Amino acid sequence: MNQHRSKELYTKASSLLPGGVNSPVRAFQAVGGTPLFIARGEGAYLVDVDGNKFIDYLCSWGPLILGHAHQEVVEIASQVLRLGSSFGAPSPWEVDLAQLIVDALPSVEMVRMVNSGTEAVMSAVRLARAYTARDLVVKFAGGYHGHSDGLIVQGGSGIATLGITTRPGIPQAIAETTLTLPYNDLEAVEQVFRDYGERIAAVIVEPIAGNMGVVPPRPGFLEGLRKLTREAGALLIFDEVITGFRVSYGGAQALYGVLPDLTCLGKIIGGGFPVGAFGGPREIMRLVAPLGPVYQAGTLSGNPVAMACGVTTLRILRDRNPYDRLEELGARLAEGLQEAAEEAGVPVTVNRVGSMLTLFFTEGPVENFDDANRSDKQRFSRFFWAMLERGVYIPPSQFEAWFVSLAHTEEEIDRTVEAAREALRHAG
Ligand code: KE4
Repeated sequence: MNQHRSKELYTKASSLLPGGVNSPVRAFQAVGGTPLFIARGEGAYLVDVDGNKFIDYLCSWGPLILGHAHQEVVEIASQVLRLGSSFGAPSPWEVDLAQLIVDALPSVEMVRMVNSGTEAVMSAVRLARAYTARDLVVKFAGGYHGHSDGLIVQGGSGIATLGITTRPGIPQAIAETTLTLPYNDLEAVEQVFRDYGERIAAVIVEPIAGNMGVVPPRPGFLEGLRKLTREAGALLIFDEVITGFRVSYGGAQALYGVLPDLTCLGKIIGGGFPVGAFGGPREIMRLVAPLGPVYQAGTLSGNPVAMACGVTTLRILRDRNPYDRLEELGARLAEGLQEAAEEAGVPVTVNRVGSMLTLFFTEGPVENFDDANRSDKQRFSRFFWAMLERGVYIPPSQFEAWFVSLAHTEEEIDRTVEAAREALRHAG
């Protein structure tokens, strides 16, 4: 595959940007080689600067559920941009997006827009600590909730991908406020509440883990978290930055019927522009400045372009209800990958919820980060490059989710399965 221009750009980028990238997981460190510099996205496809075209399962790590450069999103972005990109003052679009989110998520009565999932989670944790007057936060190994100080301990996504086990720059005093448990282990949660109950402000969880690869909640896990937090007077925070509007229009909380106290959002709600949000009952959100004393702010929070693209995206999801279609395409892909691996005699586990899935190179089951970490990373790396050579771009990490968009069709899915069949046979 010709990567001449990508290599040129990567050399220059590496002299200007740490690792040549603006977000670590993009650097291909886990799979080796030169990251592709992308020229454009078209529906279900990416085209790199050397003209190579790929079926895209990154979908920008989740936001692009409609596919790249969706006509209605491009149109509204252009239209709104001509009226000004940011005012530093309220504008109608943020009210429209807030209304859509409140209408969609059963647990949210009030929401604050921010500019990233990291900001959303950081703010929600601060709010939970203020509301409960407690300090400790419980998270799960392999869970990734952005890169705020207290939450990158034993994180997933790029932290797991790069095998980072230290926490330089995070003071001990802050690291000690985070307790990390195995995902899907309700007994461990019961124990931590026995040990620290009245000091725990919140439990934060990806209701469907996406950042250790896709790991669904075991039956009863989310319900157990809801019961234990309520009994202990701690808040339950669902980090739905990935799952929000991805697995259903009401997110994982609607899919599983478990309502958290606070919800964090990002990705899809910005239609491909920088965005995050956190929300919950008025009883809690009333503490957020300027209504209350919990300070949180942002120059570009609620900017009209991101809000308008988020509104356009959510209206399409609400009115066209594409989740059966996403389920159908996701199932076709997962089943095809499973069959291809069995034909090649390669042990794999495919975990999927709707249009988010991961192919793990391990026998399985994969129900927590330790299980995921048993995957054969070298085999994954060979598979990644074998798929790229065959025109399929999957996430450059064993610990990430593949995303199917509404721009994908049976043709892309079947071509992907055929590429996997060859890749597993040759690189397996
Ligand atoms: P951002 O700050 O990257 O917008 O969101 C942080 C975040 C919070 N919560 C969850 C569940 C997330 O998945 C993320 C970000 N996801 C990663 C990839 N899985 C973003 C990609 C990257 O870091 O470049």
